Amino acid sequence: MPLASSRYGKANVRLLKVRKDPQNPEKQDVIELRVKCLLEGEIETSYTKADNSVIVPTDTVKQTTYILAKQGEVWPIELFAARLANHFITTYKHIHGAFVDIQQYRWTRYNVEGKPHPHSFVQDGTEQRTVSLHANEQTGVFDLTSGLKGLTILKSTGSMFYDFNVDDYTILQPTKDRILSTDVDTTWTWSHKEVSSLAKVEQFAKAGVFDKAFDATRNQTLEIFALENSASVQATMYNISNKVLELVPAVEKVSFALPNKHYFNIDLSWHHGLKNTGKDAEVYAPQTDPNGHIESVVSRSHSKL
Ligand code: AZA
Repeated sequence: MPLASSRYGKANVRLLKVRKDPQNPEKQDVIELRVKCLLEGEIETSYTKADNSVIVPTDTVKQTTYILAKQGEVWPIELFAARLANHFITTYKHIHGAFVDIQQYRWTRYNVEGKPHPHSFVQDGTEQRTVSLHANEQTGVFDLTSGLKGLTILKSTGSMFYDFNVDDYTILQPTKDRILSTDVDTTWTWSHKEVSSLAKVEQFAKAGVFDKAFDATRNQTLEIFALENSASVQATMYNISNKVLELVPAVEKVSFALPNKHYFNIDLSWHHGLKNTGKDAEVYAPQTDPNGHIESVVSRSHSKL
């Protein structure tokens, strides 16, 4: 039987890099990553003929990840992904594609005695910055998508859901005041015209474009979520996506995948008429499952999902 497709490499390569200020080595930054790097190319015979000569071992992929992290720039992760992918497609004649996915954990410097401490950090929950890059040697194209996930947010008012389709399957009541909560999972894809090679990624990284896009997306998500009286998860995620596209011209499309994490009203009227619904609602029951799940892709070029 023919081998329809093949790709391999190392996943869950974890590393932490410390960056020391040359003037003051006590002043440091840290970056902690989880890297997946998969290779494609003329590797079919390793599957079909047990020919290991074409295999760059997955251990070599891991060691290369550490070596490139030591020898060059890791901030921002878009640049590290591009360096790593570029290494494999340029070092090995028979490797024509590299797929690099990186998750960055959020270590934030904290204040001690009112001042940012030079080398102490707190991990901010489950939030991660992400990048996904495919370097294709044959087409010369870098597909680059950045992202943010695991940012859990909640607003206790300022969210509505009414005027939805109602039929004899509907029990949900309309509301003009509900709790809205989600785990933000968003990605933004860079335009090929703008970011298509290692040199372009280096230029953007130097100019701070990737960091600014991350900050803009995170800030707009938090601000629009807080400030608008949400008509629905759908409408709010669309508004955030449009704002990101407006603020980051080199981004082609913005995707969101958001759970709607329900907090149910609890009717306590059976207990001496205790009021806990409508405007009197104070105690809610968080639901673990099921949850709503809403996705969208907003694109400059009208492409469909
Ligand atoms: N979108 C919402 O914001 N809330 C909902 C939905 C929906 O599609 N369905 N039930 N509740």
